[in-house]
Amino acid sequence: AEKNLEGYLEFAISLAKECGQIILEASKGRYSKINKFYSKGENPTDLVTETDRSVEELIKSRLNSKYPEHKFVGEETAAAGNHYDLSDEPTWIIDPIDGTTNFIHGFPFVAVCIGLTINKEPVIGVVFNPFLDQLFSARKGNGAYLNLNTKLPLSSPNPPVIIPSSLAECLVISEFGNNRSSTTLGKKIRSVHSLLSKPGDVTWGKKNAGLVHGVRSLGSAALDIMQLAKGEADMFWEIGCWEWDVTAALVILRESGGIMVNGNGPNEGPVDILGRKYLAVRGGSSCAGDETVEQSQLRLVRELW
Ligand code: LIP
Repeated sequence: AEKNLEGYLEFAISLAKECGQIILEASKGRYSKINKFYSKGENPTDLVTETDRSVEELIKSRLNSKYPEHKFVGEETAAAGNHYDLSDEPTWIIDPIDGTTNFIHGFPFVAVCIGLTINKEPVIGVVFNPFLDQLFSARKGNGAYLNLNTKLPLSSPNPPVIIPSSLAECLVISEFGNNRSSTTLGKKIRSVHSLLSKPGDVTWGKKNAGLVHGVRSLGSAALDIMQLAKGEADMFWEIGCWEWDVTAALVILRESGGIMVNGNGPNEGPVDILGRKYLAVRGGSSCAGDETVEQSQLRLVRELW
């Protein structure tokens, strides 16, 4: 099985590189047909381009001919109304372009994401940003790497990346997403308001633990999570993105020592990758006191609620 995983990872890496070249090439024709964008259904901010579609088709056909017995879930295929349940079979969960809006505007945080689950567990992850030439990859049990040989998190183990001793010391990443209904957006903005405000200044929300160091958004959930895997941000929280945005990234995050939990309320139970609610904390060495790394991570999760 170990040998199989090695082969899957190798294949996913070469496929991600091939797709990255296509994405980069397509981005040069910014206003040409290949980059024409459409909104999915009625939502004018949920965008797709010809490149999303053609890259997904390419990944799908490559995977089908190499591993005909494996299952496939892709963002654009799912958007076309194909529903599925995650089974125990090896299942490739892919996003041809995570950060489609960035791609359209030339904002260089765009990634092709290729993840594989076996027995419903994410075991292979490749996230490639061709604009910055950053390839993140991991297979379960074997560590996470940037550009194949730099181990993640970047500064570990020497000097160790200390887990912040409180939420107030964290750099948090979150996204506004595509659902702009005032109820959904209002909740997100109130959460961010609460995180950024002095404790006590904001009375809504579950708990105002606020005044974090800052809140950031890159516009690609996968690349947000890669900032945690590198050790350059502390927490990620998004409600509303999808399994193809996070599955590949999750393997890399975990292999870098990070955790991801259910992102909906104080129940830090295991993340449901189809659940669309994701809360992650980066890895590192333990903070002061005798907490383990995991205890420190879960303490930050609880502080957020
Ligand atoms: C997007 C994400 C973005 C998130 C959106 C959307 P797409 O993916 O990665 O961070 O806020 O909800 O899902 O559509 O560019 O693949």
